[in-house]
Amino acid sequence: MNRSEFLARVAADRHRPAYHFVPPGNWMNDPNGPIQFEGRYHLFYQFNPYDATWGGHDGVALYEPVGGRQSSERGPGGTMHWGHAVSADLATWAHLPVALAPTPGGPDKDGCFSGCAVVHEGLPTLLYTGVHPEVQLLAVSRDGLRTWEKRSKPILAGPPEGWTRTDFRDPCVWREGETWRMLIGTGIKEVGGTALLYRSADLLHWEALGALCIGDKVHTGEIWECPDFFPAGDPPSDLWALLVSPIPTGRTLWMTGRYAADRFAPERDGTVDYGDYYAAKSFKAEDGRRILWGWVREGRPDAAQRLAGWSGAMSLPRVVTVDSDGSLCQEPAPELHRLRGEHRHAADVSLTGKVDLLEFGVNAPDTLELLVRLLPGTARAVGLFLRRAPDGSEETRLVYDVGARTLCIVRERSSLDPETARTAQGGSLVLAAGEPLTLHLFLDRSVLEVYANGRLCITSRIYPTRADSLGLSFFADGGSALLVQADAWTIDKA
Ligand code: DQQ
Repeated sequence: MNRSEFLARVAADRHRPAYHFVPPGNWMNDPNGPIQFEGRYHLFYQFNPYDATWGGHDGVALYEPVGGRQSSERGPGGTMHWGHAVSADLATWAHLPVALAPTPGGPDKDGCFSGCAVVHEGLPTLLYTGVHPEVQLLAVSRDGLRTWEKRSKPILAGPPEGWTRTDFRDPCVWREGETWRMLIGTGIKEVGGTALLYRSADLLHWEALGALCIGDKVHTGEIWECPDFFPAGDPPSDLWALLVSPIPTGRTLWMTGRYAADRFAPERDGTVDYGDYYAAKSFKAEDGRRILWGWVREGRPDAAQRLAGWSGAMSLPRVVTVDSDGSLCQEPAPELHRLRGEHRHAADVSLTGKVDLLEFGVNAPDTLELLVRLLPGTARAVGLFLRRAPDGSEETRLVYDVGARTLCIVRERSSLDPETARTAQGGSLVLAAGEPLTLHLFLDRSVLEVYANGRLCITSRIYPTRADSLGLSFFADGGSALLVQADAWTIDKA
């Protein structure tokens, strides 16, 4: 199959999201180095241009490095690159050429792993992990983020001597006073995940400052990948937030607490997203907002991903804040409003049993934004049916269980394909007395991204097999609930 036939196949997959960022084809995972530079947003990401799997070489290549692919002692050469895209508005993206590719014989010969972007002395600079072994590398751009010059030698060649793990990756760099600080994700055997802190004046020479904080392997995992650390209050507040993506739990965690004298003391923690979401990475926009991205992994087998010709999507950009009790709050970036098409509205509807609303019933678009406010009333459970077949043989349910105070995406009947993910995904959501359940949903074919009351997120993958699995309705079980308001928008970009 040639490249254009391959791209046509990728575009024809009806599970491929229309407005979530996806790679042009083949594999993507972590967001890397998001940054706003001269007004434009740049998003990099872990990208395998050769195949729709993480380390595969056998697909239709979308990119061939100058001089061809090389082999190394570990196999046929690294597959992890940094893909690159640009946006003027955070809502629509244009693909740019690959930013980083493994250099044969270089310290990133086996892959350019995750990292971050900063601007140092006017120059956009990427800091990332080269493998194997895991070392920290740097590349600068002198032409406005189009091409990147790598420093041939690592800026940090490994963890401290005698360190119990070789995992040492995913630099997170920020400016603190007159110097730079860097965190590297790692772990301490038998103890737990941690992130090592370093200081530098020039991004090239780094002084070790020890562990920022040390987790406990039972609760926060054994190795912390992709640490992300940022101030969560206005200066001079010492309130900071740390996000980590732990092995083996596979779910990004947040911690908020006090950061002083090079140590972080977490006071509260939680889960960034209860769904198929990992490796979250944020940046500070020029207007001061903290914007977060995460990798939305697949819920279908490798063979199906290879057949489709692509794998992985990016969550929507989220505005992150920390509220007065130290909880992480997330809302979809308001820039996404520009994708809104036709609008439907309903208000003050009493719900009992299953109710069709917003003129949708059995035939809703598979790309949709919904904003819903519900008072559970006497109901035991309230929520929505999505992507439902007329005979109910396929359906996804978003359920708020009033007694258990949990919100879940139930996928046991999302697809007639038995190989797709069916586990329910969700978490605890306690509503204050009289507080409505506020659900902000983004349905984008196989991606369902849900924000609840600004404090719980679930992003799940669903793969209905039937072309008529398009039903959308509301429900209240075991009593009656009040739908205070529901607004739906078709998505214009679809
Ligand atoms: N993915 C990257 C690593 C990172 C992991 C490799 C997290 O840098 O630790 O693709 O998904």
